[in-house]
Amino acid sequence: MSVPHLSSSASPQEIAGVLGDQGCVVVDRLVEREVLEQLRGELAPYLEATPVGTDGFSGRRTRRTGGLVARSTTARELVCHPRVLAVVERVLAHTTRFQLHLTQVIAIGPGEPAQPIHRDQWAFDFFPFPTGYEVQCNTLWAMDDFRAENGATRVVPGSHRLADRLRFREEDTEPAEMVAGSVLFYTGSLYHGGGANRSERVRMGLNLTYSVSWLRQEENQYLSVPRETAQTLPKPLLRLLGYARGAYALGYVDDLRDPMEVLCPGSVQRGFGEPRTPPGPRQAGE
Ligand SMILES: O=C(O)CCC(=O)C(=O)O
Ligand SMILES: [Fe+2]
Repeated sequence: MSVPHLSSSASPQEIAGVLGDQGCVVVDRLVEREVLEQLRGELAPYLEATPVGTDGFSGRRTRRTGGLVARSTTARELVCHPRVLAVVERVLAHTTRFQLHLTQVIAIGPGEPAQPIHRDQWAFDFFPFPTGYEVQCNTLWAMDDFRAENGATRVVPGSHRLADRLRFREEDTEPAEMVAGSVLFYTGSLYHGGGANRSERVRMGLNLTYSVSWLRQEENQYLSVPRETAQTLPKPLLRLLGYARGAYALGYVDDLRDPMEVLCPGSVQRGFGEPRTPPGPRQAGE
């Protein structure tokens, strides 16, 4: 089965619809390729300074550069891309709040073998989430053209409904080929992995992932974004970083204070409430 593609004008409903059906979808040319070039420029010193991975999963010829909210204004814009957030809101509609899970430029170097096929939600200690209960909605923005040859992400469309802990061979997967500026959306339950880079050049992708706010974030945003920087950021972005209560009370500070109030005193009213309406308790026997 091949990887579904939608045009840049696709609505959040359409994108979320295909995601629900296939577990992955590419939206072609969602931003101009210049936006990703700008990102690359802002991050250049960090990209150069990042060491390669130390194990087969992170990739011994792959550099993973994070902390992107602190390091790049373009990354902030992409984290808050309105269409992306509208898709995430639909895919994770069963929770009261979602959050930014990690920000990472993944630069796969020439000669890197294929990454093992996995589900990103295995990061949560392999907890077997029920099929259909998505805990992550992820994006991978192509900073270069993604081709099978240079390590385009390998995906197994429809695999979000399969059993857990399966193994796949390369021939069971499809390359998510796309031009720079396009974005691959995939759920935390989709089997996928970085492709082998058989080209002469590095393949760069920007991984921005979102998770339900009752799970621990993979990238620690409180320490990745220095407090002084955080205090200058817009509130919607801060809430995505985790300066908000998940569900009813998760993450409160001392005397039931909202973390936003601690970061930016005077900005939030006292007391709980305000997140999206939760499913709420039901009467026993209902
Ligand atoms: O870089 C890619 O194409 C995907 C990498 C990936 O899936 C991961 O590191 O979890
Ligand atoms: Fe992954």
